[in-house]
Amino acid sequence: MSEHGAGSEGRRTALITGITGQDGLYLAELLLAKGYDVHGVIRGQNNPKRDLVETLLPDVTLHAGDLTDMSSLIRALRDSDPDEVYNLGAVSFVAYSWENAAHTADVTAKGALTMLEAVRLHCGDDPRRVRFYQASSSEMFGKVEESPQHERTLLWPRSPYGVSKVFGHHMTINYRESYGMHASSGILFNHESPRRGPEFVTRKISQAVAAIHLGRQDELVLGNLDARRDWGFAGDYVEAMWLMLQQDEPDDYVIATGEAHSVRDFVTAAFGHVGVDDWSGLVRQDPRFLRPAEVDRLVGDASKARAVLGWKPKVGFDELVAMMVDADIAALKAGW
Ligand code: NAP
Ligand code: G4F
Repeated sequence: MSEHGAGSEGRRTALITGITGQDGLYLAELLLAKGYDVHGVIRGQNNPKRDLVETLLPDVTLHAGDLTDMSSLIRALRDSDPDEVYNLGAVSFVAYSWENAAHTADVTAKGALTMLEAVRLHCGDDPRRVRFYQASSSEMFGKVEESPQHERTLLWPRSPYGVSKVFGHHMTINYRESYGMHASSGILFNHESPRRGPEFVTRKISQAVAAIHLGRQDELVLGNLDARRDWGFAGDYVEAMWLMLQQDEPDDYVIATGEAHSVRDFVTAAFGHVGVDDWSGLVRQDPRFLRPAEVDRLVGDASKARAVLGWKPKVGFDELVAMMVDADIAALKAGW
């Protein structure tokens, strides 16, 4: 690992896009704990998540900006002057990406290029002055050609989101190869937490199970119960992002647990945690939640990350499910 950056006060500076999202919050906490000066890009004229970030992370400096607006990114870079940039901002909900494919491409695909170009311009004569992390995704593997998936597995995306992530991924590699930038890409498999957006299946399940357990909801309505995902804990995964930027050489890494579970398994574990063994009468399937093209099974091989970064996940599947259900029960009881 290399000691890079660190200005006159011996403190490194990081700029995060997507700071209001699940990963942005965990990453900002991690970097603050490591002594970084942390900055984040926040979009919109009155972002409803600004209060959350300012309450949870009062030491973070926020800069108005949008991934579709190059000048706002250049200003955020100029005003924060970071050693490390983490590009986590994206339209990240796969189902939504079919309904808004062009917008998804603008933010998730072209936004990555816009951020890379802004960083390149900011670096001036020294392309390695700023280290860059791109949030790539296992969704890029899509119609998987082999299992488990690793860094050289063929990319066959199945959604506008997946296609957009493939563009951002290859642009990151291209900027590394064309300009010598320290640009790395983390191919992260699904990672969850109590901060996961309620539109994603794990949080939808944990919130519903908590509400059913407390007698406040009657049923849980889902789509495809047979899809399998490699689910880890977001807090573990942001550590891997940071580790990638501490390496002397930039590279691409798969980050995963190596274990696949179905949506049905997640439902069983969540209900099991509150003492319900037979949930058949509590869950209904609705074609409304099926996708035009499904990714049936994702499971990752993170052996490169383990060997080079020394990274491995700490939180297992059952612990993750219990953590999410407990947090949603506590939130409901507290009236949040
Ligand atoms: P998330 O909770 O959905 O957060 C997405 C973030 O992107 C939010 O802060 C959002 O800001 C921001 N954003 C959206 N549009 C933007 C725009 N036009 N300009 C600037 N920022 C914008 O996602 P996450 O789970 O934390 O994931 C972080 C990144 O990792 C994303 O790029 C995602 O695609 C990728 N990824 C996630 C997973 C996973 O399992 N979580 C796996 C692989 C890759 P607002 O709050 O203003 O909407
Ligand atoms: O929770 P999901 O919406 O996550 P998905 O599509 O795997 O995407 C997430 O992980 C990607 C990494 O592979 C990220 F890049 C991406 O940004 C995002 O964080 O759906 C998981 C599975 C799918 O197969 C879906 O069809 O759950 C299935 N599912 C079944 N019923 C449902 C539902 N998904 C949602 N969101 N809602 C349902 O009611």
